[in-house]
Amino acid sequence: MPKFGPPSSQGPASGLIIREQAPPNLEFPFRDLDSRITPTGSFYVRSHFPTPALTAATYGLTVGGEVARPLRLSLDDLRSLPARTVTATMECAGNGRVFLSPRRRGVAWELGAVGTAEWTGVPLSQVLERAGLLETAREVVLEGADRGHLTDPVETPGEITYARSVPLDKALGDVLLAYGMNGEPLTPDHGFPLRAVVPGWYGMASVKWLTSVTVSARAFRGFFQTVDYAYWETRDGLPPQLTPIGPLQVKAAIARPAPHEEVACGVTYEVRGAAWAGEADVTRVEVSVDGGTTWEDAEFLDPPVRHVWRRWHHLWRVPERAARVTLLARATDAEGRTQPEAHDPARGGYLITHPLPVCVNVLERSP
Ligand SMILES: Nc1nc2c(c(=O)[nH]1)N[C@H]1C(S)=C(S)[C@@H](COP(=O)(O)O)O[C@H]1N2
Ligand SMILES: [Mo]
Repeated sequence: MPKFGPPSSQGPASGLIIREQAPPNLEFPFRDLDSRITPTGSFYVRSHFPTPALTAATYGLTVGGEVARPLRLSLDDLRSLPARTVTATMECAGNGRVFLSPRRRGVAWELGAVGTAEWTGVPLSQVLERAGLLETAREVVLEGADRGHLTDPVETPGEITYARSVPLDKALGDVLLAYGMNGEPLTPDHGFPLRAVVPGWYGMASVKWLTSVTVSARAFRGFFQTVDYAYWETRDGLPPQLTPIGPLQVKAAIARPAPHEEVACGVTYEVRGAAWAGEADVTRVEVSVDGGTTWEDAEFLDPPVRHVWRRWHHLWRVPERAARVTLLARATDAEGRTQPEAHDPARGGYLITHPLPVCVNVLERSP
C-alpha cells in the first residue's frame, strides 16, 4: 500500500462527459467499461457545491452527539488507526435519468454515473467505539465541508452543508472513512482528504470532504434526505411518505453496444455490461435482443463479491439485414429480486432500475 501523501494534482482524465462544468458533474462513458475497477480518472463525479479546498495539515474530523467522549481526529490520527481496503461499487441514485419520460429535474445522467473503486480507510465503527456510543444513539449524521445556498426546489436558510445520515446498524457494519481510492490519496473532486464510503447504498450516502460525524437520537431530516434523494413510499395503509433513498436496487446495464451504435449485419457481437445490487449478490443476468420479447442468460465474467458489480457478456448473432434493434438487460439477485418492467413514478427522478433500452442500427455494410 503506498503512503498517502497530498492529493494528486492531476484532474479527471480526459474522456469524462461534462454534465455540468461547475460544480463538477462528470460522467464515465459507460461504453468504455473494461476493468472491474474503474480508474480514478474515469470515475464519475457528482458534486452539489464547489469542491472545498481542504489541506491535510489543517484537516480535522469532529465526532460528537450521543457519544461519551467527543473526538477531534487529524488526518494523521486517522491514518494511524488500523486500515482496511474494501472494493465497492458506487452509483448515483439519478443514474439513467435521461431515459425517463417525461423528463425529471436533476443532472441528465445517461448510463455512466456508476463506478467501482478500492477504498482504503478506517471503519466508522472503530471511530464510534473510541467515542463511546450512548444508549440513545440511533443514526449517524455525516457532514461534508462543502456548502451553498439553494433556492430550488425550496430555499434553504442561507448556506447549508452537504449532509446525510445512516442508521446505526449500517454505520457499525461496513461504512468506511476512506482517505484512499485505488491506492492513491483521494483526489479533490472525490472528497480529499476524507470521505465516507457506504457500500451497497446509492452514492448520496458516501459523504465527501467529511468533517463531522454526529451521532443522533432522532431521524435526521436534512435537505439531501428529504427534499432531495427521497422517494414516495406507500405502506401500512398510510398516505405516501417521503422516504430517504438507501440501498442500491438490483440492476444490469449494457456497456456495448452503446446507444445508437452502428453494428454490422451478420456478425457475432459481444454484448458487454455490468450488474450490481445492494446487500445481495447478483446471480443472474438476462439479455434481450428483440426489445424484451425473448430473453437469454448472459455469462458472468467476474465471480460474486459483496458490494461489487459483476461484468457479464453475451454473444449476439446480429441480423443478416439492416434493422433497428433494441437490446435490454435485466439482473436478479440472490434473494430473487429483479428489475421492474417500468419506472415507478413514485421514485421520481431516482432509482431508475427498469431495463434501459439500447437502440442500435444494424447496417448492411460495415460501419
Ligand atoms: N460532501 C458531499 N458529499 C457527496 C456529494 C456532495 O455533493 N457533497 N454528492 C454525493 C452523491 S449524490 C454521490 S452520487 C457521490 C458521488 O461520489 P463521487 O463524486 O466520488 O463519484 O458523492 C456523494 N457525496
Ligand atoms: Mo448521487
